[in-house]
Amino acid sequence: MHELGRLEDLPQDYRDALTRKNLVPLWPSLRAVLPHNVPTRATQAIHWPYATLRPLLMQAGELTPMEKAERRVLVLANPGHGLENMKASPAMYLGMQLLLPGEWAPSHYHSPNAVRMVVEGEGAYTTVDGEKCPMQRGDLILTPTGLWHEHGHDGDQPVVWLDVLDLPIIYYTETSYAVEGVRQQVKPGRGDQAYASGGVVPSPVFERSDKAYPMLRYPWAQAKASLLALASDRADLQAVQVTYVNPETVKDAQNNLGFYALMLRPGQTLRLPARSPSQVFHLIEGAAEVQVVSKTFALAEADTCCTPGYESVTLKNLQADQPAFLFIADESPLHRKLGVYENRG
Ligand code: 1HN
Repeated sequence: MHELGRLEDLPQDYRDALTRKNLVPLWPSLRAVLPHNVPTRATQAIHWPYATLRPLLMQAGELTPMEKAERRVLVLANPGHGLENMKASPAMYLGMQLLLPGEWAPSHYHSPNAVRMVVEGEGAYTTVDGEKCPMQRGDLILTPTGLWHEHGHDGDQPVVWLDVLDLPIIYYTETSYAVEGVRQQVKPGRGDQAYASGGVVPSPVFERSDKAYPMLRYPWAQAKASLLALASDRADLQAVQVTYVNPETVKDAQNNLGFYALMLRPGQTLRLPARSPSQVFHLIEGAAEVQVVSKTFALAEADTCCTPGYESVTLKNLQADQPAFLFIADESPLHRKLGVYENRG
């Protein structure tokens, strides 16, 4: 293999002439954009413990009123990408959002796709496309591209949720924008009732949905019950995991990011294969360890961490007598669309 020529090998007047004409020689940069065998990943494995994040988020509640924030969020930024770029991974943005009793986060829609994983508190709701979706711990609520959404809070304690957006990839493609609106007219429905049970959907003769996003709220109670049923039904199953899907198409619930709930049996250790997408792990219930490359994170409830792609990840339930439940987000749908998805085992 030849050593590639460096920029410094070229005469300065030649380099200046190129620059003046908006031209760049490829060969000094070729290996940087096409490294051998495995991509260069800026994504670092990072752990954001909820115990350290929560007091700072509550402080934001005191320092910054809603009118000055629109969305009161602390972004979980990966230092490998530069904190100011607000990326957990190449395609995933993460934020912890705080809504205090009586507050309202005004209606808007935007081109990035978002989901909310409810972390703490009772009494808040997100109205999506007119449907008032209640927010309870572990619920997943979709606010896909182009759908109006706003958050309100009728309870008496702070409510916190984890926002997961494909903002980095939408911003990168110069397609990121938002439209502001007025309070939505609330329509019947709370985002989850038409698909309250797995395996059956509303009948086509009457009203089979032609909506791109027919289900907006995935209650944790149902996802957890599905995992427990799956675990007891299939003792042979290594990975007790469900995917959040569009119940009409059974395809991924959203366009670019994939969402999953995984149960670790009591004491279980599970090695996830090395696949191309970065991943995010958020612990809903229990205690679990996430090990990737040379890092090991002990996740407590409501902790969040991210891992780079092309690395295997080992999950361990730290309790021998209780299952552990994780919410996982990854970039699989995007990688599949781009044709670069890989599972290296
Ligand atoms: C957004 O619309 C929300 O609606 C939260 O709650 C976080 C981060 C970037 C861009 C839009 C929300 C966001 C966001």
